Amino acid sequence: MRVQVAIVGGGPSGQLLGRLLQQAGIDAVILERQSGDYVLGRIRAGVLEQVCIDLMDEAGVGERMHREGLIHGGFDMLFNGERHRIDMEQLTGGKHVMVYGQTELTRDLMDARRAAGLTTIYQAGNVTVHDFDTAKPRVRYEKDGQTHEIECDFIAGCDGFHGICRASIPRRAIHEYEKTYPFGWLGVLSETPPVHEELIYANSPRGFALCSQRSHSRSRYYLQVPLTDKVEDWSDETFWQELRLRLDPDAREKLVTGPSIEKSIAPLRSFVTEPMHFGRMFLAGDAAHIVPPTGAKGLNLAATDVKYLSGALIEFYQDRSEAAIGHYSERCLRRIWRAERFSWWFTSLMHRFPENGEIGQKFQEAELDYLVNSRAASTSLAENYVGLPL
Ligand code: RFL
Ligand code: PHB
Repeated sequence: MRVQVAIVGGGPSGQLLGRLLQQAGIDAVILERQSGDYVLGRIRAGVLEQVCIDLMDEAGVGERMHREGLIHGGFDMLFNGERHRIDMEQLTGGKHVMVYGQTELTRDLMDARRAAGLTTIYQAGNVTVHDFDTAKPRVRYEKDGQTHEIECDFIAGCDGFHGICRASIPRRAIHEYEKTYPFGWLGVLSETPPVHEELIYANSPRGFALCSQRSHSRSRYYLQVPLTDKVEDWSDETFWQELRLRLDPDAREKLVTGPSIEKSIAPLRSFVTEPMHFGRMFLAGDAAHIVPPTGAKGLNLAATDVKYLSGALIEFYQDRSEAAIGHYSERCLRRIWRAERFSWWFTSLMHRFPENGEIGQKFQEAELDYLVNSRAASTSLAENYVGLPL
């Protein structure tokens, strides 16, 4: 098979890239290690910035998102037993975010791809990338016991943090920056109405908690847990009990509990690869960078990478210009580092770090107090949360 662009990874980055290239008449194939159902079964992001919403519209797949997505103009910060609303709309001159699950966004893109009759190879085994330091890269994969090879002009590494694209770049050619955190997030999805109409980010003496949602009848909650905890350690009942203890009396009373439909633990990490390309292979999304989920930036960053990458590839084919692909990494990284900084800061502010001692705790309390009582500080939080301009 020969295509212009071989996309490794059929998560949101790969699907969105495939769609934007298709619209420009660029021929691309997507290779995904898992089945489509498996990809849709992973419960991840829930909050979209305006850039991501706009990109879905540009891709012509925004219809259901606008119908079902929930616009949020603010969120609550809970500490010291009290809730404080961050009025994003007022603080940023009318900006907001949309609550629409990554699962739904990916489903919309997959449906559009299927309807257009384009190829996605699911359950592609042992994908390997070759010759991407030349003008004729190749990708190999196994399917149904046979090895296949694809010739292409470019490889897009959209295969997430554990993918093979970044791992195939010579070590000397890239630099990786990494910070891990001494806790994870235990997440529960349940078919219950959300405890509050907006999100609640809670810093409690028992650790961080987040009350999020997917719709008016589906809730998503998270708890800070030690990295040593296993999902099996947490029955639904223990989860709800612990969540209650981390909330304020009003939320505790309103909380509606029910059986979990998904429960998982995710470690937290800050990670950036520089540069985000090697020869004719370009990395996008989690393949190139990870943020801790506290600021809800991961999917949004993936969407902006894809916006820049699709634009650069379109310029290459339409104008025969390599200028934009040459600037891809630099262009993305500026935005990425700002989101990395915000996500690290928001994580540090909202979680418990016993290793920072009593003074660390006092610094955190003083910062939270400043944050909700200073318009300048609240504005900074709000403008980062809604997403910095492109
Ligand atoms: P993905 O989603 O990991 O998709 C990569 C795809 O590549 C496939 N793959 C391979 N395919 C072929 N061959 C191989 N060798 C392969 N290796 C891997 C995988 O099967 C997969 O399908 O990366 P992508 O597309 O870059 O998307 C990134 C987002 O998934 C991620 O940034 C967000 O989910 C992060 N995130 C959040 N982001 C937000 O913007 N807002 C949020 O509210 C938000 N909440 C979250 C989050 C991530 C979380 N977890 C689990 C880390 C909440 C959580 C709990
Ligand atoms: C989610 O709903 O999954 C979610 C929302 C906000 C975050 C992180 C995750 O900051």
